[in-house]
Amino acid sequence: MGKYSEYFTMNESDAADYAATQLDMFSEGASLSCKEIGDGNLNYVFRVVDAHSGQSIIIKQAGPVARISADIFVSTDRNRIESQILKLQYELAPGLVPQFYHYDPVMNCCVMEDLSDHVIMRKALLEHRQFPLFSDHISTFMVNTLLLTSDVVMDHKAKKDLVKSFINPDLCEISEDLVYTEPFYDCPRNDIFEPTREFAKAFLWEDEALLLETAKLKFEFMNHAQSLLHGDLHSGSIFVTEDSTKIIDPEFAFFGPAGYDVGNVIAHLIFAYVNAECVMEDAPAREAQKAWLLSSVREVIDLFREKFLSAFREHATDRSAKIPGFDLYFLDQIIQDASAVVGLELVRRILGLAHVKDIAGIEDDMARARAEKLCLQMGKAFIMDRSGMKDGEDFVRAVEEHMNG
Ligand code: SR1
Ligand code: MG
Repeated sequence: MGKYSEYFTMNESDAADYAATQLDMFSEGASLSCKEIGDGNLNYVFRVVDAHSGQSIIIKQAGPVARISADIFVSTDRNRIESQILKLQYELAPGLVPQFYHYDPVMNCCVMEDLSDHVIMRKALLEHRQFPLFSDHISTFMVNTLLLTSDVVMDHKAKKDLVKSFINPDLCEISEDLVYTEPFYDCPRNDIFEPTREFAKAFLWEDEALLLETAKLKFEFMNHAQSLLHGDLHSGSIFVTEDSTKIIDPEFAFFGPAGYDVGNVIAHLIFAYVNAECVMEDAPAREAQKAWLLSSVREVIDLFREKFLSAFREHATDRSAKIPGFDLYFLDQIIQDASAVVGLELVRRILGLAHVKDIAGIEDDMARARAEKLCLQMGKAFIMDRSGMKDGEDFVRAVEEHMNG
């Protein structure tokens, strides 16, 4: 029995040895070193480099316990789901996903392209940088992965088979709890900045109309197997350079409402905007970035709409879906769902267990309290006003109204 015939969580030297002995990727005389570089909430990410050739790879391993909390046990099967969807997304959205090399169902790890020439988008946004091609890239990624995996395009039986293999109960449960449930009551697992607590109570937890909408949205998330989602499409799951965008970390993938991914992308552009609004340093870079972020919010929605309708015309196979008017009906619904998810995400990253650095990293307490209040106010509006949200301008207006108010 070899060392890797039974599952264990690897350390850096195990991962270097794994690369040398289990993968046929490095040459004989390679001199491998390894560093664990994961900064997410769940997994271990090893970067293995050959000092001789400079060649490098990423090995990502799923552990049985979440890194963010020792109380959260998560099935390591998520690594199979991630491997399967990475390969699929690579075909659906070429150039926008890392190259996938290998999946190991025993060690629950997978091997993929090293994107160290890119930077995690959240980090770059917090340096107030801009990425002019981002809206174009991310809208293509979302249209291709969401529309082409829906019943509009796929053979219905093939789609049902795919739904089966992407049943992802543990990771869906995390989202059901952390996004849809816990932020909307005084849940012990929430992590609340004390100056925000009273506002959360009066403004959200005591608003029964809002709570009813969150219940409707939660059951929509659980029961609407519309498209194969990335499932966690925030700015920490996106690598960027000036001219390239690569989407990583799709382990939360399952068949759910397409607006979930669109809403996540928009929410995290808004977190960056609120950060740029509330921190103090480097005013010129912040102002320029704020303008770019708002135009990106507009562009992501408008490009998504435009590309979605054109891909619908080109790829729809279902007879009923081709009935005139259905394309717009279907798209408008997705945009309204996206608006609701913008709102849920803006709330849950403030009150729930998993925060974002854009807001929780604001050092000045008064500035952070202001940022959190803005997110909660916008969050509620994006949920409650979702039926009126249609195009990019509607999303921008919803942000601007709160900034000026
Ligand atoms: C227990 S995992 C917490 C959060 O991190 C992931 O990136 C997801 O967003 C999840 O909700
Ligand atoms: Mg992740």
